[in-house]
Amino acid sequence: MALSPRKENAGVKVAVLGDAGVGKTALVIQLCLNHFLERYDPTIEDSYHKHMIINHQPYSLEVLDTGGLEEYSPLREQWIRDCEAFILVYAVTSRASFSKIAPLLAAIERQKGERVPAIVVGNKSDSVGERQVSSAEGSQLAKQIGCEFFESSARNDINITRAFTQILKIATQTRAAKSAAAAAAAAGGSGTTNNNSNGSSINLAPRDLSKVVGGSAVSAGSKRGGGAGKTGKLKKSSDEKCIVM
Ligand SMILES: Nc1nc2c(ncn2[C@@H]2O[C@H](COP(=O)(O)OP(=O)(O)OP(=O)(O)O)[C@@H](O)[C@H]2O)c(=O)[nH]1
Ligand SMILES: [Mg+2]
Repeated sequence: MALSPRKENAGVKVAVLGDAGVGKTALVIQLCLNHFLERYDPTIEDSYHKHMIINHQPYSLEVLDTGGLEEYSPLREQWIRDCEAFILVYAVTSRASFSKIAPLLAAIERQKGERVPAIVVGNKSDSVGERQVSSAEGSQLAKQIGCEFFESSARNDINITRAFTQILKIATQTRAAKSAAAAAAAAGGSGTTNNNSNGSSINLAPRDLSKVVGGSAVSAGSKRGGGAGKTGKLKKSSDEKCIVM
């Protein structure tokens, strides 16, 4: 009989956000369906379900694969509202996509009004000859904005399970830390850092992104796209098991 996730590990909603063509769908398809999507077919939005076992604990993950084309940016506010954790993807072959990461996180946190569980993923690490963003730059940016960092390849299935495992862990630890902070506040205490059952600490204090983003942060969903003639794809759903130790 399959184990059901504990409440704090159940239904973790993760949005995969980033520029068009960086490989968001390819990452999600590789995670959920174990194959590489060669053809580029722009996404509007799709959702997927996946069960994962991490350190003998079951988790259920809901992944929202979002469209990066500008014409779908009006949907972004809804995506942010609907999700609690975020994978911010750029392609190492595109400096333009890299430059959107910090403003994107700023927009998410401005809308949410709090620190969110988020990681940064630099995809297409297999495209060696076309690289525009070094690993060191990716890692430095992630450090500046207080996120963990992974370089991935959807083509070669590198670091995808690791990245999703990590965002799941951060999201569930954040849930637990928030509950503990709320309980402490109710009991008259305060604090923005909580130790969880694994002994690691989760920072709930808002990020200061002003140095990285400056005054010109883009606001989520501020630019209206045409979207004319594009019809929504049917939502796909897969429910495959993956065991990660
Ligand atoms: N070499 C290489 N190509 C990749 C990788 N990931 C995705 N691609 C290719 O990049 C193109 C775009 O990938 P998608 O996953 O559709 O991009 P996306 O981010 O979902 O794009 P939107 O849905 O428009 O936001 C496709 O042709 C993929 O095959 C990767 O890791 N390596
Ligand atoms: Mg896509």
